Amino acid sequence: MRDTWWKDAVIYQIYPKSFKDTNDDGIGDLVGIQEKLPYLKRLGIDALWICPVYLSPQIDNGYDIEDYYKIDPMFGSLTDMKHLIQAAHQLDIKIIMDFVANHTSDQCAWFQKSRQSKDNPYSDFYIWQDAASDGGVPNNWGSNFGGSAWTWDEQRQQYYLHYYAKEQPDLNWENPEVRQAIYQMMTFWKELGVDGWRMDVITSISKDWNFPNNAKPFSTANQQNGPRMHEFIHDMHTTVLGPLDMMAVGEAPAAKAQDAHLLVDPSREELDMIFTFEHMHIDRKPNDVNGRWALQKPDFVALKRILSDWQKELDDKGWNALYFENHDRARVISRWGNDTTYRYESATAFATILHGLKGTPYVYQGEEIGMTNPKYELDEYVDIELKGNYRQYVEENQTISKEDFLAAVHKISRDNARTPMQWSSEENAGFSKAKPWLKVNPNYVAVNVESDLHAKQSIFAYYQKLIQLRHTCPILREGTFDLLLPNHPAIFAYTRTIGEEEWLVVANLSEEPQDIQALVATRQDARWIVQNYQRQTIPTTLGPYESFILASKK
Ligand code: TEU
Ligand code: CA
Repeated sequence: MRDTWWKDAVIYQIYPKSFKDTNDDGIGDLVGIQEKLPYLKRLGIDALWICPVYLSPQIDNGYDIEDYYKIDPMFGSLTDMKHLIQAAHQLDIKIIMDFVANHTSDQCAWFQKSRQSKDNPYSDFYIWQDAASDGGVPNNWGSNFGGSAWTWDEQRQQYYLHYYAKEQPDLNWENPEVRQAIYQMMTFWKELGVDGWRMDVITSISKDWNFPNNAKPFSTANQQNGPRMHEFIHDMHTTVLGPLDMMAVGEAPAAKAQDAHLLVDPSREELDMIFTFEHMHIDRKPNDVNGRWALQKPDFVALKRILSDWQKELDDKGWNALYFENHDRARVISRWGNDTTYRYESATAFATILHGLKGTPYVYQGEEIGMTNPKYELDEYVDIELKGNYRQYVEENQTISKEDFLAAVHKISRDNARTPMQWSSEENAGFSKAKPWLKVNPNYVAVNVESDLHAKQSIFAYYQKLIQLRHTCPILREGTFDLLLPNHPAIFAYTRTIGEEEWLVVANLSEEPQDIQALVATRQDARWIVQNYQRQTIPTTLGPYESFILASKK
């Protein structure tokens, strides 16, 4: 039987570059993660997902791997990694590594050999195609970081495919030797003690080898769910994940609740859970020429519908991965909440909603102290996605002004979540004694771990409480989910039920008071589980971003 430890777990995501620097080079490192394990234990989390720390030219912050068997010296050594794994295990914290195998770095030895000729052992490790008859790209597919998904290679005299940067060539999973090489790498890390994988764009690994054009040039449509995807994932499960009992959470950008089953129903032996992107798009204008930069006000009715769909669909088969933030997503309170006047209230409101759901909650570093998006000038950001998209939309297409692009950057750019972790009010937020690789959010003086740990009321303490509930209340793991008030624009409310016990989870996602008499009238004897206001009695009106969980008997 597969060990399903993750069903009672809360997983904490670490972006190593920004977590904690211990050798004063301005870059977080493995020793830094180890140093902070007691802090993480105090928070109560059960596992760490560590973003890529493999040897890498860092074109995309480690999502361009040069050597799967080496740690990048900027993060430390393999010995540091072993020590970190041992120290974490001693505290009962599991380690999940990032599995980036849709593509490698162009500096990876496999690619260096592959580009040399059409008939060497590595020739078919990547996706090579001849030029079109006019010498141009094989088709109009686009890269997520702007421009074409094809780059010409002088040496081999062919184009290679890359869904991301040109320095991130896509691997050819059709080739059984590629799959074997990946399985071998997974076994190596298992032997070092790694407990599971977060699988980067795993739904992109199978390509349509007819290479049909997309409706729009340079669009990134049709990169997901290729014809042999399920077959490849299942094969990986039966060869590695199953026998080695490694947990796997896959990144599945296009997944909808209805088709999630195919990836996460245990009987299919593919993945344990997936990260959907569906709820992340509630503030994006659909089908706009400016893609992710075309923002609209967050549609909370849609948020509720989407999360509810996933809860319902995966109720008895499969399992949800729950998140609002990660290294690609902005800080939720800056994006959908209020990161000034109601920073505490909105951070805890979003946390209550997420952690009350059925599934495994993921906490992204800094989320537990309510870190916020910084509002930098364009040249203060470093992310390749932002820079590539700026070139494509502002400079080339000219479909969005620089001002509007910057406004969108302030809301949703990936660097928003990548600023250094704010540990204290010391210089550089206690992250490093040297100048950090990415500017520290100036609000670190007030928003930091140390002050939260000493505060009477803190976001940290609230998260601690939510995590503890996950460990002690089976209703969070098992309870049925039912959405209430589906069409209300600001109140997010649902119940979790198991036998006679019913929990009411409520949040006001607005600054206006909201009447909740209809919700609480029949629950006057209910008992508080958690709340972000200090109420003695059950209120009939919710204050700004007020949120709570109440337990009652049916
Ligand atoms: O992200 C996949 C992905 O689809 C992103 O391009 C996402 O749409 C975007 O970042 C949202 O703004 C994964 C990793 O999480 C990301 O950090 C990598 O850059 C990417 O894959 C390539 O490995
Ligand atoms: Ca360092």
